[in-house]
Amino acid sequence: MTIVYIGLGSNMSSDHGGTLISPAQHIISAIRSIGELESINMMNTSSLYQSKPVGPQDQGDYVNAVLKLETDLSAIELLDRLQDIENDHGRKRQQHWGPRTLDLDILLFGDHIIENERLSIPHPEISNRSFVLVPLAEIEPASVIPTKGPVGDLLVDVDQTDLKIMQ
Ligand code: ROI
Repeated sequence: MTIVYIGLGSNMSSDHGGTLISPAQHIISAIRSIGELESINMMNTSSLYQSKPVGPQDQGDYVNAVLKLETDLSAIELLDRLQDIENDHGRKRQQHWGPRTLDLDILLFGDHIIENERLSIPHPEISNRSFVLVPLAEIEPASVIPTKGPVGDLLVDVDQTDLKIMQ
């Protein structure tokens, strides 16, 4: 079994037969879909956070969260299942750093370091992003990110003013 952390993000609503699904609803629905996957045990989920977009500012605020699970899937098998869930939530392969209905990133996969054309783990931007570090620290304050260091140390250097816990 491998302990895995997944980052979730959404800043677009989608239309389901006239009903608008909000970014927060996409995140909640994705958490449910991940929990229903075979071969994974959901262990914990962070609060939902509202965050200002990192990158281009001409897009809406994001809802972000991090979850912890254990699995006996390989990283690529898990990625395939996560991409199915992204697609089920209306995700189109879209502009780089543009708005998205659902983004699921494998942040950490045990203590593995994985670099190939589909995966880059630990996620290369993990240490610059408060919307990942804060929810990760909420559920795993003692976590150490391979090649980067303890989450608590990384948090000291990121701006957290654009991040709010949602009720
Ligand atoms: N900004 C925030 N706040 N949250 C995200 O999930 C997010 N995802 C992205 C980019 C466009 C980099 N900005 C983001 O892919």
